[in-house]
Amino acid sequence: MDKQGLSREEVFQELQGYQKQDLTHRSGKILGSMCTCPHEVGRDAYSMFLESNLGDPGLFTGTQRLENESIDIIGSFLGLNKVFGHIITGGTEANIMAMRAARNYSGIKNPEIIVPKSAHFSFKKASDMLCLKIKEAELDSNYKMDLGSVEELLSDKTVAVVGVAGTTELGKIDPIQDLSKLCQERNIYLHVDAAFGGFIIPFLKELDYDLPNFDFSLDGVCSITIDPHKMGLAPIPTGCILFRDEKYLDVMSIETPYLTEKRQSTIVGTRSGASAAATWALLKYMGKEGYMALAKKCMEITKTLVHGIRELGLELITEPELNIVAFKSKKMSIDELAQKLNDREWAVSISSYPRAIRIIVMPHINKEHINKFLADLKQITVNY
Ligand code: 0PR
Repeated sequence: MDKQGLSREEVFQELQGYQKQDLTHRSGKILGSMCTCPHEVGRDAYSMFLESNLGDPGLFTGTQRLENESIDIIGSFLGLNKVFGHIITGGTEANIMAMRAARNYSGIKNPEIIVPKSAHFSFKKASDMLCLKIKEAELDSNYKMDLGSVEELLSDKTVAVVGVAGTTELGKIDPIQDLSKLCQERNIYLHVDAAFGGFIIPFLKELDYDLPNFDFSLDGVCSITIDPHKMGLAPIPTGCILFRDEKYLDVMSIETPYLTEKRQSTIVGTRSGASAAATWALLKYMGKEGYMALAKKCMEITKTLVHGIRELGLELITEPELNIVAFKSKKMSIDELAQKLNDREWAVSISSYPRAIRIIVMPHINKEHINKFLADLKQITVNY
Protein backbone atom coordinates (compact mmCIF):
# COMPACT_ATOMS: atom_id res chain seq x y z
CA MET A 1 0.00 0.00 0.00
CA ASP A 2 1.23 3.50 -0.81
CA LYS A 3 2.15 5.59 2.24
CA GLN A 4 0.37 8.63 0.87
CA GLY A 5 -3.01 8.46 -0.79
CA LEU A 6 -3.66 9.60 -4.34
CA SER A 7 -5.83 12.58 -5.13
CA ARG A 8 -9.47 11.95 -5.95
CA GLU A 9 -8.79 12.90 -9.60
CA GLU A 10 -5.91 10.44 -9.83
CA VAL A 11 -7.98 7.63 -8.35
CA PHE A 12 -10.83 8.16 -10.80
CA GLN A 13 -8.52 8.55 -13.74
CA GLU A 14 -6.99 5.19 -12.95
CA LEU A 15 -10.41 3.64 -12.43
CA GLN A 16 -11.47 4.82 -15.87
CA GLY A 17 -8.45 3.10 -17.34
CA TYR A 18 -9.54 -0.17 -15.77
CA GLN A 19 -13.17 0.33 -16.73
CA LYS A 20 -12.21 0.77 -20.37
CA GLN A 21 -10.88 -2.79 -20.34
CA ASP A 22 -14.34 -4.16 -19.56
CA LEU A 23 -16.95 -5.10 -22.12
CA THR A 24 -20.20 -3.18 -21.77
CA HIS A 25 -23.72 -4.49 -22.18
CA ARG A 26 -24.58 -1.33 -24.09
CA SER A 27 -22.22 -2.32 -26.91
CA GLY A 28 -24.54 -5.22 -27.70
CA LYS A 29 -21.53 -7.53 -27.92
CA ILE A 30 -22.35 -9.48 -24.75
CA LEU A 31 -24.59 -12.24 -26.06
CA GLY A 32 -23.98 -14.97 -23.49
CA SER A 33 -24.89 -13.27 -20.23
CA MET A 34 -28.03 -13.28 -18.10
CA CYS A 35 -27.21 -9.84 -16.77
CA THR A 36 -27.95 -6.57 -18.52
CA CYS A 37 -27.58 -2.78 -18.23
CA PRO A 38 -29.22 -1.88 -14.94
CA HIS A 39 -32.18 0.45 -15.48
CA GLU A 40 -31.40 4.03 -14.41
CA VAL A 41 -34.30 4.04 -11.95
CA GLY A 42 -32.85 0.99 -10.20
CA ARG A 43 -29.38 2.48 -10.35
CA ASP A 44 -30.49 5.76 -8.72
CA ALA A 45 -32.51 3.99 -6.04
CA TYR A 46 -29.49 1.77 -5.34
CA SER A 47 -27.12 4.72 -4.83
CA MET A 48 -29.66 6.39 -2.56
CA PHE A 49 -29.61 3.48 -0.06
CA LEU A 50 -25.90 2.62 0.00
CA GLU A 51 -25.56 2.86 3.77
CA SER A 52 -28.62 0.84 4.63
CA ASN A 53 -27.95 -2.60 6.16
CA LEU A 54 -30.80 -5.11 6.21
CA GLY A 55 -28.69 -7.32 8.48
CA ASP A 56 -29.83 -5.01 11.30
CA PRO A 57 -33.21 -3.93 10.00
CA GLY A 58 -34.40 -2.15 13.14
CA LEU A 59 -31.97 0.64 12.26
CA PHE A 60 -33.36 0.93 8.75
CA THR A 61 -37.09 0.49 9.16
CA GLY A 62 -37.88 2.33 5.93
CA THR A 63 -35.65 0.00 3.93
CA GLN A 64 -37.18 -2.99 5.67
CA ARG A 65 -40.59 -1.81 4.47
CA LEU A 66 -39.18 -1.56 0.95
CA GLU A 67 -37.99 -5.16 1.22
CA ASN A 68 -41.34 -6.40 2.58
CA GLU A 69 -43.33 -4.54 -0.04
CA SER A 70 -41.08 -5.88 -2.81
CA ILE A 71 -41.63 -9.42 -1.52
CA ASP A 72 -45.42 -8.84 -1.52
CA ILE A 73 -45.41 -7.47 -5.07
CA ILE A 74 -43.23 -10.26 -6.46
CA GLY A 75 -45.37 -12.85 -4.66
CA SER A 76 -48.50 -11.33 -6.20
CA PHE A 77 -47.27 -11.98 -9.76
CA LEU A 78 -46.04 -15.44 -8.74
CA GLY A 79 -49.47 -16.66 -7.69
CA LEU A 80 -49.70 -15.86 -3.98
CA ASN A 81 -50.47 -12.60 -2.18
CA LYS A 82 -48.83 -13.44 1.11
CA VAL A 83 -45.34 -14.90 0.80
CA PHE A 84 -42.24 -14.74 2.98
CA GLY A 85 -38.71 -14.08 1.88
CA HIS A 86 -35.81 -11.75 1.34
CA ILE A 87 -34.01 -9.65 -1.23
CA ILE A 88 -30.52 -11.17 -1.32
CA THR A 89 -27.47 -11.35 -3.59
CA GLY A 90 -28.68 -13.57 -6.41
CA GLY A 91 -29.81 -16.98 -7.56
CA THR A 92 -26.98 -18.88 -5.90
CA GLU A 93 -27.77 -17.58 -2.44
CA ALA A 94 -31.49 -18.09 -3.03
CA ASN A 95 -31.02 -21.72 -4.07
CA ILE A 96 -28.75 -22.40 -1.09
CA MET A 97 -31.35 -20.86 1.26
CA ALA A 98 -34.11 -22.99 -0.25
CA MET A 99 -32.08 -26.19 0.12
CA ARG A 100 -31.18 -25.27 3.69
CA ALA A 101 -34.85 -24.67 4.52
CA ALA A 102 -35.89 -27.99 2.95
CA ARG A 103 -33.17 -29.94 4.74
CA ASN A 104 -33.84 -28.38 8.14
CA TYR A 105 -37.60 -28.72 7.77
CA SER A 106 -37.41 -32.41 6.97
CA GLY A 107 -35.01 -33.32 9.78
CA ILE A 108 -33.99 -36.37 7.70
CA LYS A 109 -30.50 -37.90 8.21
CA ASN A 110 -28.21 -38.33 5.16
CA PRO A 111 -30.43 -36.04 3.11
CA GLU A 112 -30.70 -36.16 -0.68
CA ILE A 113 -31.97 -33.67 -3.26
CA ILE A 114 -33.17 -34.38 -6.79
CA VAL A 115 -32.37 -31.77 -9.45
CA PRO A 116 -32.64 -31.98 -13.24
CA LYS A 117 -29.45 -32.55 -15.20
CA SER A 118 -30.00 -29.01 -16.50
CA ALA A 119 -29.92 -27.40 -13.02
CA HIS A 120 -27.61 -24.46 -12.36
CA PHE A 121 -24.28 -25.30 -10.69
CA SER A 122 -25.37 -23.43 -7.55
CA PHE A 123 -27.06 -26.67 -6.43
CA LYS A 124 -23.65 -28.36 -6.42
CA LYS A 125 -22.45 -25.63 -4.07
CA ALA A 126 -25.56 -26.14 -1.91
CA SER A 127 -24.94 -29.87 -1.87
CA ASP A 128 -21.35 -29.39 -0.77
CA MET A 129 -22.09 -26.77 1.87
CA LEU A 130 -25.16 -28.46 3.33
CA CYS A 131 -23.94 -32.08 3.03
CA LEU A 132 -26.75 -33.04 0.67
CA LYS A 133 -26.35 -35.90 -1.73
CA ILE A 134 -27.29 -34.62 -5.16
CA LYS A 135 -29.16 -36.91 -7.58
CA GLU A 136 -29.55 -35.72 -11.16
CA ALA A 137 -32.77 -36.58 -13.00
CA GLU A 138 -32.63 -37.22 -16.74
CA LEU A 139 -34.14 -34.85 -19.27
CA ASP A 140 -36.78 -35.79 -21.84
CA SER A 141 -36.34 -35.30 -25.59
CA ASN A 142 -37.30 -31.63 -25.15
CA TYR A 143 -34.62 -31.05 -22.49
CA LYS A 144 -37.13 -30.89 -19.64
CA MET A 145 -36.91 -32.80 -16.36
CA ASP A 146 -38.17 -36.32 -16.92
CA LEU A 147 -40.86 -37.25 -14.41
CA GLY A 148 -40.19 -40.99 -14.62
CA SER A 149 -36.55 -40.39 -13.78
CA VAL A 150 -37.56 -38.25 -10.77
CA GLU A 151 -39.82 -41.05 -9.50
CA GLU A 152 -36.99 -43.54 -9.82
CA LEU A 153 -34.64 -41.32 -7.82
CA LEU A 154 -37.05 -40.58 -4.96
CA SER A 155 -36.17 -42.26 -1.68
CA ASP A 156 -37.01 -41.92 2.00
CA LYS A 157 -34.00 -39.59 2.23
CA THR A 158 -35.26 -37.12 -0.37
CA VAL A 159 -35.62 -33.71 1.28
CA ALA A 160 -36.26 -31.65 -1.86
CA VAL A 161 -37.06 -31.87 -5.53
CA VAL A 162 -35.98 -28.94 -7.69
CA GLY A 163 -37.59 -27.88 -10.97
CA VAL A 164 -36.30 -25.06 -13.16
CA ALA A 165 -38.44 -22.41 -14.84
CA GLY A 166 -36.08 -21.05 -17.46
CA THR A 167 -33.02 -23.30 -17.53
CA THR A 168 -29.63 -21.61 -17.64
CA GLU A 169 -28.54 -23.15 -20.92
CA LEU A 170 -31.73 -23.51 -22.98
CA GLY A 171 -34.41 -21.48 -21.18
CA LYS A 172 -36.67 -24.53 -20.78
CA ILE A 173 -39.51 -24.73 -18.27
CA ASP A 174 -39.66 -28.04 -16.40
CA PRO A 175 -43.08 -29.72 -15.88
CA ILE A 176 -43.64 -27.98 -12.55
CA GLN A 177 -47.35 -28.83 -12.55
CA ASP A 178 -46.59 -32.58 -12.57
CA LEU A 179 -43.75 -32.16 -10.09
CA SER A 180 -46.10 -30.26 -7.78
CA LYS A 181 -48.63 -33.11 -7.85
CA LEU A 182 -45.94 -35.73 -7.30
CA CYS A 183 -44.34 -33.84 -4.41
CA GLN A 184 -47.68 -33.19 -2.75
CA GLU A 185 -48.60 -36.88 -2.94
CA ARG A 186 -45.27 -37.86 -1.40
CA ASN A 187 -45.14 -34.92 1.01
CA ILE A 188 -41.82 -33.69 -0.38
CA TYR A 189 -40.56 -30.12 -0.56
CA LEU A 190 -40.61 -28.67 -4.09
CA HIS A 191 -38.37 -25.73 -4.98
CA VAL A 192 -38.63 -23.87 -8.28
CA ASP A 193 -35.55 -22.14 -9.62
CA ALA A 194 -37.01 -19.27 -11.63
CA ALA A 195 -33.90 -17.10 -11.26
CA PHE A 196 -34.06 -16.36 -14.97
CA GLY A 197 -37.69 -17.12 -15.86
CA GLY A 198 -39.39 -15.43 -12.92
CA PHE A 199 -39.27 -11.95 -14.39
CA ILE A 200 -40.36 -12.98 -17.89
CA ILE A 201 -42.70 -16.01 -17.83
CA PRO A 202 -45.54 -14.32 -15.87
CA PHE A 203 -45.49 -11.34 -18.24
CA LEU A 204 -45.44 -13.50 -21.36
CA LYS A 205 -48.41 -15.39 -19.95
CA GLU A 206 -50.24 -12.06 -19.56
CA LEU A 207 -49.48 -11.54 -23.26
CA ASP A 208 -51.14 -14.90 -23.98
CA TYR A 209 -47.95 -16.83 -24.74
CA ASP A 210 -48.72 -20.47 -24.22
CA LEU A 211 -46.44 -21.24 -21.26
CA PRO A 212 -47.05 -23.65 -18.38
CA ASN A 213 -47.77 -22.75 -14.75
CA PHE A 214 -44.69 -22.80 -12.58
CA ASP A 215 -45.41 -20.72 -9.50
CA PHE A 216 -47.25 -20.67 -6.15
CA SER A 217 -50.55 -21.14 -7.97
CA LEU A 218 -49.47 -24.80 -7.81
CA ASP A 219 -50.04 -26.00 -4.24
CA GLY A 220 -46.93 -28.18 -4.08
CA VAL A 221 -44.48 -25.35 -4.74
CA CYS A 222 -42.81 -24.46 -1.42
CA SER A 223 -40.24 -21.87 -2.57
CA ILE A 224 -39.18 -19.89 -5.62
CA THR A 225 -35.88 -18.28 -6.60
CA ILE A 226 -36.35 -15.18 -8.78
CA ASP A 227 -33.58 -12.74 -9.68
CA PRO A 228 -34.28 -9.03 -10.09
CA HIS A 229 -30.71 -8.66 -11.44
CA LYS A 230 -31.50 -10.81 -14.48
CA MET A 231 -34.73 -9.98 -16.39
CA GLY A 232 -35.81 -7.59 -13.60
CA LEU A 233 -33.26 -4.95 -14.71
CA ALA A 234 -31.90 -4.36 -11.18
CA PRO A 235 -28.20 -3.65 -10.47
CA ILE A 236 -26.04 -6.58 -9.32
CA PRO A 237 -26.26 -8.03 -6.66
CA THR A 238 -30.02 -8.45 -6.40
CA GLY A 239 -31.68 -11.82 -5.95
CA CYS A 240 -34.87 -12.89 -4.22
CA ILE A 241 -36.02 -16.00 -2.37
CA LEU A 242 -39.70 -16.53 -1.63
CA PHE A 243 -41.30 -19.15 0.61
CA ARG A 244 -44.96 -20.18 0.73
CA ASP A 245 -44.87 -20.35 4.51
CA GLU A 246 -42.95 -18.55 7.24
CA LYS A 247 -42.12 -21.90 8.87
CA TYR A 248 -39.44 -22.45 6.20
CA LEU A 249 -37.64 -19.28 7.30
CA ASP A 250 -38.09 -20.22 10.96
CA VAL A 251 -36.38 -23.62 10.62
CA MET A 252 -33.16 -21.94 9.56
CA SER A 253 -33.25 -18.92 11.83
CA ILE A 254 -30.34 -18.24 14.15
CA GLU A 255 -30.41 -16.20 17.34
CA THR A 256 -28.87 -12.74 16.95
CA PRO A 257 -28.97 -11.48 20.55
CA TYR A 258 -27.59 -7.94 20.26
CA LEU A 259 -29.23 -6.90 16.98
CA THR A 260 -32.49 -5.03 16.52
CA GLU A 261 -33.98 -8.28 15.21
CA LYS A 262 -33.74 -11.29 17.51
CA ARG A 263 -33.45 -13.99 14.84
CA GLN A 264 -32.01 -14.09 11.32
CA SER A 265 -32.69 -16.62 8.54
CA THR A 266 -30.47 -15.27 5.77
CA ILE A 267 -27.02 -16.71 5.11
CA VAL A 268 -25.49 -13.28 4.81
CA GLY A 269 -25.33 -11.07 7.91
CA THR A 270 -24.67 -7.51 6.78
CA ARG A 271 -26.93 -7.23 3.76
CA SER A 272 -27.42 -4.52 1.18
CA GLY A 273 -30.56 -2.43 1.58
CA ALA A 274 -29.71 -0.83 -1.75
CA SER A 275 -30.74 -4.01 -3.59
CA ALA A 276 -34.16 -3.91 -1.89
CA ALA A 277 -34.59 -0.23 -2.73
CA ALA A 278 -33.66 -0.83 -6.38
CA THR A 279 -36.08 -3.77 -6.61
CA TRP A 280 -38.92 -1.76 -5.10
CA ALA A 281 -38.22 1.24 -7.36
CA LEU A 282 -38.23 -0.91 -10.49
CA LEU A 283 -41.36 -2.84 -9.55
CA LYS A 284 -43.16 0.49 -9.01
CA TYR A 285 -41.69 2.23 -12.06
CA MET A 286 -42.08 -0.57 -14.57
CA GLY A 287 -45.42 -1.90 -13.37
CA LYS A 288 -46.92 -4.96 -15.02
CA GLU A 289 -47.15 -3.19 -18.37
CA GLY A 290 -43.48 -2.19 -18.33
CA TYR A 291 -42.33 -5.77 -17.76
CA MET A 292 -44.81 -7.03 -20.35
CA ALA A 293 -43.40 -4.64 -22.96
CA LEU A 294 -39.86 -5.71 -22.08
CA ALA A 295 -40.73 -9.41 -22.33
CA LYS A 296 -42.43 -8.86 -25.67
CA LYS A 297 -39.46 -6.95 -27.07
CA CYS A 298 -36.99 -9.68 -26.03
CA MET A 299 -39.17 -12.39 -27.57
CA GLU A 300 -39.57 -10.50 -30.85
CA ILE A 301 -35.81 -10.07 -31.17
CA THR A 302 -35.39 -13.74 -30.29
CA LYS A 303 -37.73 -14.55 -33.20
CA THR A 304 -35.60 -12.46 -35.58
CA LEU A 305 -32.49 -14.30 -34.40
CA VAL A 306 -34.11 -17.71 -34.76
CA HIS A 307 -35.33 -16.86 -38.26
CA GLY A 308 -31.85 -15.67 -39.30
CA ILE A 309 -30.16 -18.77 -37.90
CA ARG A 310 -32.56 -21.02 -39.83
CA GLU A 311 -32.03 -19.04 -43.05
CA LEU A 312 -28.28 -19.63 -42.76
CA GLY A 313 -28.87 -23.37 -42.64
CA LEU A 314 -27.63 -23.65 -39.07
CA GLU A 315 -29.19 -26.10 -36.67
CA LEU A 316 -31.32 -24.97 -33.72
CA ILE A 317 -30.90 -27.29 -30.74
CA THR A 318 -34.50 -26.81 -29.68
CA GLU A 319 -37.40 -24.45 -30.29
CA PRO A 320 -36.82 -21.61 -27.77
CA GLU A 321 -39.49 -21.26 -25.12
CA LEU A 322 -37.98 -18.08 -23.73
CA ASN A 323 -35.33 -15.60 -24.94
CA ILE A 324 -32.47 -18.13 -25.05
CA VAL A 325 -31.30 -19.58 -28.35
CA ALA A 326 -28.86 -22.46 -28.84
CA PHE A 327 -27.56 -23.56 -32.23
CA LYS A 328 -24.74 -25.35 -34.01
CA SER A 329 -23.34 -25.79 -37.49
CA LYS A 330 -23.23 -29.09 -39.36
CA LYS A 331 -19.87 -28.18 -40.89
CA MET A 332 -17.96 -26.42 -38.15
CA SER A 333 -17.22 -27.50 -34.57
CA ILE A 334 -18.79 -25.51 -31.74
CA ASP A 335 -15.39 -24.35 -30.49
CA GLU A 336 -14.31 -23.17 -33.93
CA LEU A 337 -17.55 -21.30 -34.48
CA ALA A 338 -17.35 -19.69 -31.03
CA GLN A 339 -13.74 -18.69 -31.71
CA LYS A 340 -14.59 -17.12 -35.05
CA LEU A 341 -17.43 -15.17 -33.45
CA ASN A 342 -15.12 -14.16 -30.65
CA ASP A 343 -12.56 -12.91 -33.21
CA ARG A 344 -15.31 -10.56 -34.37
CA GLU A 345 -15.79 -9.50 -30.75
CA TRP A 346 -19.06 -11.32 -30.13
CA ALA A 347 -19.04 -12.65 -26.57
CA VAL A 348 -21.15 -15.79 -26.99
CA SER A 349 -21.14 -18.68 -24.56
CA ILE A 350 -21.15 -22.42 -25.11
CA SER A 351 -23.79 -24.60 -23.50
CA SER A 352 -22.59 -27.88 -22.03
CA TYR A 353 -25.65 -30.09 -22.58
CA PRO A 354 -25.96 -30.31 -25.45
CA ARG A 355 -22.87 -28.43 -26.61
CA ALA A 356 -24.00 -25.45 -28.69
CA ILE A 357 -23.53 -21.73 -29.18
CA ARG A 358 -25.82 -20.13 -26.61
CA ILE A 359 -27.30 -16.66 -26.91
CA ILE A 360 -29.44 -14.93 -24.34
CA VAL A 361 -31.46 -12.12 -25.85
CA MET A 362 -31.34 -9.83 -22.83
CA PRO A 363 -32.90 -6.35 -22.82
CA HIS A 364 -29.61 -4.72 -23.89
CA ILE A 365 -29.76 -6.56 -27.25
CA ASN A 366 -31.65 -4.73 -29.99
CA LYS A 367 -32.55 -5.64 -33.59
CA GLU A 368 -29.51 -3.81 -35.00
CA HIS A 369 -27.15 -5.87 -32.86
CA ILE A 370 -28.84 -9.06 -34.02
CA ASN A 371 -28.72 -8.03 -37.68
CA LYS A 372 -24.99 -7.28 -37.37
CA PHE A 373 -24.46 -10.57 -35.59
CA LEU A 374 -26.34 -12.47 -38.31
CA ALA A 375 -24.30 -10.72 -41.01
CA ASP A 376 -21.07 -11.83 -39.30
CA LEU A 377 -22.45 -15.32 -38.81
CA LYS A 378 -23.23 -15.46 -42.52
CA GLN A 379 -19.69 -14.45 -43.47
CA ILE A 380 -18.26 -17.04 -41.09
CA THR A 381 -20.46 -19.95 -42.12
CA VAL A 382 -21.26 -19.45 -45.81
CA ASN A 383 -18.58 -20.90 -48.11
CA TYR A 384 -16.97 -22.68 -45.19
N1 0PR B 1 -30.37 -20.36 -11.31
C1 0PR B 1 -30.37 -20.23 -12.64
C2 0PR B 1 -31.44 -20.90 -13.46
C3 0PR B 1 -29.38 -19.47 -13.27
O1 0PR B 1 -29.35 -19.38 -14.60
C4 0PR B 1 -28.39 -18.84 -12.47
C5 0PR B 1 -27.29 -18.02 -13.07
C6 0PR B 1 -28.45 -19.01 -11.07
C7 0PR B 1 -29.45 -19.78 -10.53
C8 0PR B 1 -27.45 -18.38 -10.17
O2 0PR B 1 -27.63 -17.00 -10.13
P1 0PR B 1 -26.48 -16.00 -9.66
O3 0PR B 1 -25.39 -16.07 -10.69
O4 0PR B 1 -27.21 -14.70 -9.61
O5 0PR B 1 -26.03 -16.45 -8.33
N2 0PR B 1 -27.23 -17.97 -14.42
C9 0PR B 1 -26.14 -17.37 -15.18
C10 0PR B 1 -25.14 -18.46 -15.56
O6 0PR B 1 -24.53 -19.06 -14.68
C11 0PR B 1 -25.43 -16.28 -14.47
C12 0PR B 1 -24.55 -15.48 -15.37
C13 0PR B 1 -24.80 -14.16 -15.60
C14 0PR B 1 -23.44 -16.03 -15.96
C15 0PR B 1 -23.98 -13.41 -16.41
C16 0PR B 1 -22.61 -15.30 -16.80
C17 0PR B 1 -22.89 -13.99 -17.03
O7 0PR B 1 -22.06 -13.24 -17.84
O8 0PR B 1 -25.00 -18.69 -16.75
